[in-house]
Amino acid sequence: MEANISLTDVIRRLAPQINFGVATASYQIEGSSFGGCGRSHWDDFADEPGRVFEGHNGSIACEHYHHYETDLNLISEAGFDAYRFSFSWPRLLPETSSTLNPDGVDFYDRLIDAMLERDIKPFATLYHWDLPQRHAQKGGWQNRDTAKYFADYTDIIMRHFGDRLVSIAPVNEPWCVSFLSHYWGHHAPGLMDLSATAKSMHYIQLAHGLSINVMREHGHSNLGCVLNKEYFTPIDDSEVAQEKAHLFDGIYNRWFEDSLFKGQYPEEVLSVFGNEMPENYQDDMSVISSPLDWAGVNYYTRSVIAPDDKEPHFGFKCLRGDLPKTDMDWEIIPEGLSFFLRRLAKDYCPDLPIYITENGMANADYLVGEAIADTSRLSYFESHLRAVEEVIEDGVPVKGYFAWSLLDNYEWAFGYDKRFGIVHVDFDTQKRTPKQSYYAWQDGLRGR
Ligand code: IFM
Repeated sequence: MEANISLTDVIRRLAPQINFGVATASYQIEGSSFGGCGRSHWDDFADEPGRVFEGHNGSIACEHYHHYETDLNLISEAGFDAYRFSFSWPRLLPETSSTLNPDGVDFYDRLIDAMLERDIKPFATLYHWDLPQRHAQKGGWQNRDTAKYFADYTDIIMRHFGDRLVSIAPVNEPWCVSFLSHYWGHHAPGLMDLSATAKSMHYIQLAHGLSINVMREHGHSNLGCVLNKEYFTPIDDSEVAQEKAHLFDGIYNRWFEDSLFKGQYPEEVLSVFGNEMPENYQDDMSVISSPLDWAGVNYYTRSVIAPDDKEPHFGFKCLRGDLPKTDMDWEIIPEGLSFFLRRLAKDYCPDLPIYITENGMANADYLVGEAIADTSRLSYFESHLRAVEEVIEDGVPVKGYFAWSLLDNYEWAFGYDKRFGIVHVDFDTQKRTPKQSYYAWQDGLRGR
């Protein structure tokens, strides 16, 4: 199939300078009904009527548990250097926090070894949202103990797999784990509660810091964080709109960078949380800001921020603007990616390598014969890679870029309705069909 020349060109130009990879996550692809995996809070959430598109869940997903070799072959045949995957906590520890599931251990042993055999660097994430049900039932991320259990789980991973992992991040997208799931209620556990939000926003950061310390004790290096960033534009020039956009940035973005790199939370967000913050939270800030080896940015879109008197705590709402949109109704704005890469390098971690740990788009892809012409995705990748190229020229130390995602997969509350893959998945037959974007990557990476 003919690839897109300009995407291929920008990949070729960047390829000698940075690692290229693809990213996925356990619950979204593995199939939680295979191999003795325990239940996570996503299984429960999906069972609640009205939470997830058509009640879809991750029990089968892409059946990656059985098809992982095919999927790794796709990664290696495209010429990617690295694969960002996540461990499933309930697959490894389905029943208790110490009784390992041998089939789970065996699966990740085989998966990692199969990556290494193919010269694919394993970039691991320890938590990409599949919280074991038993922890969710005890308050999940509102409960300080969950952070401690996460540290124990980290220790288990280090013992079994640590020596084969090239790079590790404890948590994927702490904003989604906390605010999106406890204030907006869009993800498990589906709460809309200020107190739960304040607690989860702190404990997920504590979990990160404790996990980093455990990994350091094991002598591991190349440890980082994976933060999702959303660009923000005030709806107009008014002072109140600017102030609300600043507050949005505080909740969505700076809460995480400020705590990881400066050991503090933004004052304007703390003043909304008030007494809802966990008692003596300040005592945890040194653990939370334990030194890192790299910083990861997941970037997709922006919000337009408008003041909203009816919103009881934060007083704003998030709107969409007039830019072209993806199938998620997310505006396409690569300038946002440049903004966050520059800000990280300037204000937070000037000495650290930066990775774009996720970037990509959902598109209503369909097969015509055996082909899928996902031309909008080609342009999306191209425009964002051009932004990366520009910031590198200005000295921002970007060292890697991961496309989200290898496969069409379980897009959380949107179920299987949204397709982010560079490879199409037929969820009835599990047939994989590379899209045009896959072939563009392959062309760009040829000869690596
Ligand atoms: O599918 C998700 C992924 O799990 C986390 N980052 C954003 C992606 C697209 O919504």
